[in-house]
Amino acid sequence: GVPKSPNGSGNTCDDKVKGAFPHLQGQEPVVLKSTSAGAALNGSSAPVLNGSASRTNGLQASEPKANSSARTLRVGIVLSGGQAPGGHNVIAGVLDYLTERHPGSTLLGFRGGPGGILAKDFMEITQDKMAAFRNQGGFHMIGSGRGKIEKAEDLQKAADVAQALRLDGLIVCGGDDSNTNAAVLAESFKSKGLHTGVVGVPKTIDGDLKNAQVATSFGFDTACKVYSEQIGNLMMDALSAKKYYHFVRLMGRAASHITLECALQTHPQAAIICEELHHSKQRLADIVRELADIVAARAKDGKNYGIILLPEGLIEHVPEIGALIQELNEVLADTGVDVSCHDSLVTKLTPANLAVFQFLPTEVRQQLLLDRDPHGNVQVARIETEKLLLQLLETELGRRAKEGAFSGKFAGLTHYFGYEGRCSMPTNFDATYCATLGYAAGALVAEGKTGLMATASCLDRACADWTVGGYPLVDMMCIERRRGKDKPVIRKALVELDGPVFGAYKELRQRWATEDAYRSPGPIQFEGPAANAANFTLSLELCDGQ
Ligand code: FBP
Repeated sequence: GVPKSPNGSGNTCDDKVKGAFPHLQGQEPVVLKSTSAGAALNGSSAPVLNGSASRTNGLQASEPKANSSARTLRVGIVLSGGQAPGGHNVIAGVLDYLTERHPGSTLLGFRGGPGGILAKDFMEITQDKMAAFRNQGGFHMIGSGRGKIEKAEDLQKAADVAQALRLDGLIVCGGDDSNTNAAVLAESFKSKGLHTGVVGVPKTIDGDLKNAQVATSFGFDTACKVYSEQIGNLMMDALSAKKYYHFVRLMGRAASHITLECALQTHPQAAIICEELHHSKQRLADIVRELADIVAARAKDGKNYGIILLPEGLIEHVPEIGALIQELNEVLADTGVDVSCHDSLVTKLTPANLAVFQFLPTEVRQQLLLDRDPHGNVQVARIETEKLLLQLLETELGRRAKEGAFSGKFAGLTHYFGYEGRCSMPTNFDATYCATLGYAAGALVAEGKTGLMATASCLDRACADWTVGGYPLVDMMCIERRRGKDKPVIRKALVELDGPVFGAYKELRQRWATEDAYRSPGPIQFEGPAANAANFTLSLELCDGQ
């Protein structure tokens, strides 16, 4: 029993989603390999896959492998959006599937993201070329990009390229937005009668592309381990020097999965979780007050140092700034507005939002006006919220000092951990997971499937026992407001406040705030017991590997 929808309700697609994807309706999840069923693809004669925990190869085809009469395939692959460790192994997984099951097949890598499809810019990926990139971080073999294929003329161009290259399949490795775009492509190809199937692969360090069928996105494991190592190092420094508070902003966009995982790994004085703020409608002043309380309590114990973690999406979740951003998005979507001219903007904002806008430091104001990314997202990676928070905390502590309520010392330093975690050499988990997802994506294309995301679950077991298959992209969708319009998009998975991961943090955070319970996990291990592919994030472990 594979449930038909991420929440098991069988009905997550509302009418707007259904209306946008008429050709992808009624698709069933696909099981390529399941431990319980020992399944072949929906009972057909599809390949049964065989697990291997090998860092290099991940999942591999079992015997019998292809005979010389196996159909040759032509498959395209594109990496979309931000880098995530393991991307090269997805490509390797697809290539290995084709080599083993459909010898003589061709794998084409589109350069520079979806834009490479439109520009027909590609390279043929051979085993020789692949060898130098297996298990390496980065996306530099073919590059990536944030372009999207959405306008009718671009969809037509993509269809022309797929036809000209005689592609049986196109594999899109991306986050929620890129996989939404994969569904748009799948729908468009099908509506045009093309036989090219489109299959997504869940990629993003942010960890927010997950649901009942997608256990985790690739790259999250590695990025969290890189950041946790660095945070652990800062903790050792803080404990030695005893004179700084370190404010560490972490990548992850609107979701706080990375911050939460790093907090569980390292035990900081505080970790701000956006989803909790959102839920409790905490304002900026409330957050500052709580942090000041922690600093003041520690100062009484002679501890004028500490570590504060905050997610980059914090700025969007503070209610007053969230409301401002929402209005700015609508205003900026109006092409008549000149964003460089503050006066013209000011006349468009409601008085409440204008007051918030004017309260913010100039740099933050400018950062909020930056162009949205092609998917309509605020570029939170470029907004220095850690500096804003530090400034406000300094003011609050200064106020308390004047009133005689704070007599400690306070010196803050800010850090942003983001890009350095996105291209690290993948952990053994990500290396294996990615090779498996690539292999599965290849098998789904070979079976003529479209509009599915390649999945692997039961990840707490040995790789040989993982369940591997494909899940309909449209079943992961909801309607969101983007650039002033309602759009069907893949649902972003946010931290669940009643879930076991946040629960674990909530139980311990008060102790961590006052005590020095620091944990410095050290660097990623590639060999020995700590390198085991099953040694994945606590976020996954607390969910039983899903
Ligand atoms: P994806 O959602 O495409 O995986 O990108 C993730 C991310 O690393 C975010 O955490 C970050 O906010 C953003 O990319 C930064 O984007 P850019 O590389 O365009 O600066």
